[in-house]
Amino acid sequence: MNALRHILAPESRHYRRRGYQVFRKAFPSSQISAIAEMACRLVPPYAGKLRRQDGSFAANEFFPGTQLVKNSPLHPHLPLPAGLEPLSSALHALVTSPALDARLKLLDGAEHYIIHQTVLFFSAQTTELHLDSWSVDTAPLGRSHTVWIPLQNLDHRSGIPSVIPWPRGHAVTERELGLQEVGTRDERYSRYHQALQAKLLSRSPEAVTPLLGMGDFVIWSSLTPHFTLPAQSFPAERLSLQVLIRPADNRWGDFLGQPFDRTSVQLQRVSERFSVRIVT
Ligand SMILES: O=C(O)CCC(=O)C(=O)O
Ligand SMILES: [Fe+2]
Repeated sequence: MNALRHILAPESRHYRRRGYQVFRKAFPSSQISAIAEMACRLVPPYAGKLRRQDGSFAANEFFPGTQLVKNSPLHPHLPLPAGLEPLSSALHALVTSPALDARLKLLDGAEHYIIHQTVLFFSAQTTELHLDSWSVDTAPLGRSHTVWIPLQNLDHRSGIPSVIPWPRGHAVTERELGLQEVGTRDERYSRYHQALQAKLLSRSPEAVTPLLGMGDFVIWSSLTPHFTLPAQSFPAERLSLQVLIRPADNRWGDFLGQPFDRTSVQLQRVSERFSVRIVT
């Protein structure tokens, strides 16, 4: 019965058909507000260097004339420098929590999950339409998840992600878009997404924008197209955490590499349900 639970769950059917799911009040809002307070220690006076979303190791960079961090910290759930350990521990606890596990399991029934990447956003993003499959995915494509957790209450003016409902597991290849599989990865990425956007917008799709409070989260699948809506004023504070998670039973890769070598990343098993990718 347990194994079947996810097949029968309405959330699972919705996720398979539409490629996203919103969960309300999944975490105690006191847990989320405590994390938000700790995250604020990362802005001045903290002046140390941290791993950033672009892979560099750098000090905080701010949007001009503000104290809004522009270069989002990467993997803040892994040990951070002295003084910031409470934040990394709290994020680690959140992304490996039974509360998250129970909801993931409802969607796909997997026994074990790998936390592949986290990014801590301080400010509203300006992300164009894209698939997270280009960052990480399973082999075959479409079983990897992006969990997006607001760390403050966000409304329609906050610059929040929006998804285009999409059948989970449905991959549109470069060939189907009439593209050649040549050039650098960056060239292929931008060509692919331009062509995908043109194809999708020609059908006038509906986009779904969940307005989320502390304790809620939205999850979308690796192949679900999404983008960030503009913030009413920019730059703007928008504390949030993005988590890329893949089920351990699947081989893995990304949109172009199918599959990668299973042994090419180091994992640490942290509980029955979760392993985290070790990044050195
Ligand atoms: O935080 C957002 O607005 C979306 C970010 C996103 O989709 C990404 O970084 O892949
Ligand atoms: Fe994304």
